[in-house]
Amino acid sequence: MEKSALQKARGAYQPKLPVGLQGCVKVKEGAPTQSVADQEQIKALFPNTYGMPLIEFEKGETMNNEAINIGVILSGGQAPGGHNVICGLFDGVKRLNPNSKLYGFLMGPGGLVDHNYIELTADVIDEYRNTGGFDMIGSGRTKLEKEEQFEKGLEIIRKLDIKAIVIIGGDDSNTNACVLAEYYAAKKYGVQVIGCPKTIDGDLKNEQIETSFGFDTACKTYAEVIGNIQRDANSARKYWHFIKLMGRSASHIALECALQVQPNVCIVSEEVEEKGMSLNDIVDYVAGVVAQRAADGNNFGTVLIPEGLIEFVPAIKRLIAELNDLLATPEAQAVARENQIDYVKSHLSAENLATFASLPAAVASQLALDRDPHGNVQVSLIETEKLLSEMVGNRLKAMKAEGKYVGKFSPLHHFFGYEGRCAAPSNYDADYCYALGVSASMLMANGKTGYMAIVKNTTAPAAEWVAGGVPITMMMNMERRNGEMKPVIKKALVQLDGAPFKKFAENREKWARETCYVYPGPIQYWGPTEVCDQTTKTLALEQGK
Ligand code: FBP
Repeated sequence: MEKSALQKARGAYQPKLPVGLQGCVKVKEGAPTQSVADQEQIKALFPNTYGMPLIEFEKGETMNNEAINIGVILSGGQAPGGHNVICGLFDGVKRLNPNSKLYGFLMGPGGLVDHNYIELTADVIDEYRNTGGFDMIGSGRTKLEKEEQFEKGLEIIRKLDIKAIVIIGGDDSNTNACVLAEYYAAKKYGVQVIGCPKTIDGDLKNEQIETSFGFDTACKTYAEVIGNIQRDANSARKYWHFIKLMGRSASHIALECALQVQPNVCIVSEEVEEKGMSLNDIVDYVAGVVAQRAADGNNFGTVLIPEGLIEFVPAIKRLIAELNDLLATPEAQAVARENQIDYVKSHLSAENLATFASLPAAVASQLALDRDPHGNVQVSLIETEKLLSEMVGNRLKAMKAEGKYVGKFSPLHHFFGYEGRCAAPSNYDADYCYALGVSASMLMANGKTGYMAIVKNTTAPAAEWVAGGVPITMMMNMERRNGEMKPVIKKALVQLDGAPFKKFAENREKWARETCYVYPGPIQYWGPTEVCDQTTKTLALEQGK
């Protein structure tokens, strides 16, 4: 593979490790744990993996150094740092015993079921150190949930003499990792399953998981480009930029970018829901900011829009909930795709039908037809930025007719998502991911299953980070999914009483009226630590830094 000079130099970077993961590792176990909610139900569903203690790794004197074969799977959307998790796993198991082997299952969980794999040798691993992307083994969204899949996977696990599988994924994939761990434990197959917290969306976090990997790099990448756009906007002073940002349901990415670049407007979906705002309310707010800036002579600005916004407008949320239940029925699934919209229309309640009919046809069909394998609405495909700017444009026309707006409104549209998911990891993600990989290898060496690898205290210098494991059941609750109550890891949405949102809310009026843009510039790998090793503003604020 041909490499740029930067890639070559970056390949030689040795990620920093917490002291507890350097050399021999000792396991410190905490008290038994409980799930965050619905304890009785989760316990009954996971009798073999419920209640296990939290684990912390400390510097030890000796460690179990038997050779082990392990398998790794990348699941779901790409996130910067995934390759470093695999490099950490590789170095971790080779450190235990050079005869250990690492196998990579290809193109996501489907690789385990279909027996598609490669052995990850030092030559392969060294090509991918500190690189972005998931192309080392590929990723996929096959949902691992059926017993036939687990049994099919077991065949290749036995053939390769694999002792443990690591699933690197988001909340849904880690929920499935726990179901698989429980199944193999119940059957006494002696196969361990460990998860690893990945997703640029930043919604896999809680008291145990400080952040999901990839969030840091993706936000810094988007913030760089938004900063460039803002500088352009402030130079030409003639465009309003409507920028949709990836992040699925949660607005963490939009909020983090707002904290980094100080735009004129950032919509936070969780606030829209909390305040019961309609699409028209959002449009009124944005049009108000445009009009006020125009009155000050500023016919330019930036509006950040989280991609999941539409799901949080209460009327649309109610519609989606009904659609989810409706589309999950065998009867609906038997309907041909070209007849689905008519089927939906003839089965929706009157209130939701009215909402459905009020949406532009393209948006309505996205909500009704296209789901990912986990049943999620594919919000990345809905052009909310265009929908919103069109509505704002119409509102401004009406305001102009009433003499309430004098200005020129020229909107431009952007969607930043795929641009940031495979960026070369920042130092934070490179170090964090490598430590997660080594931590996962130590969980496996210590016979653990049903755990997720974690690393905490990450706003301190890397040597002081604390690595360990959290039982996945500890993060679960029961939620309605596709018409049924299911055990799932609780998704972390933006907390309106949390420090990141509060900081944004305190400043947004000023940012709306004045031009307070910040231009963060590109991620730096070498140079002063305050430039190269800073965390996201979200994490720093959450940790009171
Ligand atoms: P994960 O939840 O699997 O990490 O994926 C995150 C994400 O990038 C979302 O932000 C986005 O909505 C979705 O993936 C897009 O999915 P796809 O890659 O299938 O287009």
